Amino acid sequence: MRTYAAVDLGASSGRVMVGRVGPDSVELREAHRFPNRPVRVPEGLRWDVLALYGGVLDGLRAAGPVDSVGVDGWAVDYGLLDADGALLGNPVHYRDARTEGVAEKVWASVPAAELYAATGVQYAPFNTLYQLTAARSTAQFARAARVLLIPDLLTYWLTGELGTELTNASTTQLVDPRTRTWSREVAERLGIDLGLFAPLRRPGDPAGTLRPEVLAETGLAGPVPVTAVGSHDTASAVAAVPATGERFAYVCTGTWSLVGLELSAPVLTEESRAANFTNELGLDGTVRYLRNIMGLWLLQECVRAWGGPDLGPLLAEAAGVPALRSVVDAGDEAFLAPGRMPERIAEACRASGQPVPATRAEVTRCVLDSLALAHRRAVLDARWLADRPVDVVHLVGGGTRNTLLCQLTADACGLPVVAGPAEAAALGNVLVQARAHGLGGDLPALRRLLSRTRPLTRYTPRGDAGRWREAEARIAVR
Ligand code: ADP
Ligand code: LRH
Repeated sequence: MRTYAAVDLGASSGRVMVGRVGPDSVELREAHRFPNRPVRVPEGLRWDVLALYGGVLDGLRAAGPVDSVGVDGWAVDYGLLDADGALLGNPVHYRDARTEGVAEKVWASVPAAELYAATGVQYAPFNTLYQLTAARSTAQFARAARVLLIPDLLTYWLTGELGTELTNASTTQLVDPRTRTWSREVAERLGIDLGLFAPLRRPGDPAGTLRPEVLAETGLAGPVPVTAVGSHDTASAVAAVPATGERFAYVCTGTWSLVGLELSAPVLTEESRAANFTNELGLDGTVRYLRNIMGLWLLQECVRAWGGPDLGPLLAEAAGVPALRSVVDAGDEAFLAPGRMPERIAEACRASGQPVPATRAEVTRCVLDSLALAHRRAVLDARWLADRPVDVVHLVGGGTRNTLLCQLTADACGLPVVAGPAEAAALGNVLVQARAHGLGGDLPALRRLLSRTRPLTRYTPRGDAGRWREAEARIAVR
């Protein structure tokens, strides 16, 4: 058995997990979890990346001796380094308003259809491409010598080595998913200097060793190798979907719901663009063909607005609220920014002529019904767009702890749901490290290992598919 530390930075919390892996066993424990709170300063919404790095060091100290460390985190965002390698300011949060209207300017140079044909990436206002375009005229950017995506920035601080990990690079909208390398043409036409990015590295590649100062701070004995993993948290989570066959869809449910299929080649059709599916890169030459849905962010923001009540009682009450009274479009960009979430949900219900949820339990039920409905639409759309059969939906991530959401997803999709693991990103991270350090096995074998060793819960659809179709029509006509 070998031991690996997975640093997993989610939008709502960061954690350092310790995985022990053998040919027929996988154990995972949490060494340290720390909040990830965006901070609003006069210039906008920022990540507190120093606090995150502090949490990572605390976590490595708590982890104890490990054979390797891997870092994954959320996509698209980055830090800028100056010519001395120092961080220039706090990384901008993808929910910041600086990219409003930027995509339209980019499309004036490279039309949206051409951009999709070249990169396969969905439209989202926060794609790195649009963020870089928004940043280009700033004084800070003028001093930038390097752009490092968030997990690569943390890896750099841990090791002193620069790199750009491929699965996360694929979310920048600057990578061609067919060649799995930078799309030089897109970058050139938009005046983006790809030289700002460090060389690409792939999951399993060595990414340096912990710096002596990091060893001293964490009490670890060196050398401790750092291994590149699927550094996009969703890539690591999809790698840890415990599927036993090929005909599965996945819902990575956390702050976001990322819903789709694993494919061997991208789908770059006009229908796919219109349906706003993305082709992000996964492990071992795979493509993560998926749609972004607002996810449990909607609930997190309601809970924040209500002063932080416990989730347990709230979800129990929501389970007793009549189903599908009101639904909103959980894919709607209108829910992206923070603030006033219960009011915004109420406004959306009113605008589509549905009853306005009045109590906290009713709002919660509306959010969960709406998420399940969005999961359904994404699974059905993906199945149709990629022309692939689906027999089972795997739910992974923190949302698998929400049994009501799991059951509603099974009901809405009309398919069996297998829920777990909750810490999928950390497990995907650990397994890729384990493989780089001698554990054999292709991706299906790693998945079978998880299906044998992790506790999973099965949900059977309660046959009320007609009600979900009716609810879908309510928001489709809006
Ligand atoms: P991220 O990686 O994006 O930070 P996670 O995968 O950790 O997100 O999932 C966080 C979400 O999981 C929370 O917003 C919450 O809705 C849900 N969750 C976590 N724990 C529980 C629980 N005990 N019961 C129900 N839901 C939970
Ligand atoms: C989930 C995630 C998702 C991205 C979003 C910005 O944490 O990485 O895959 O689209 O954050």
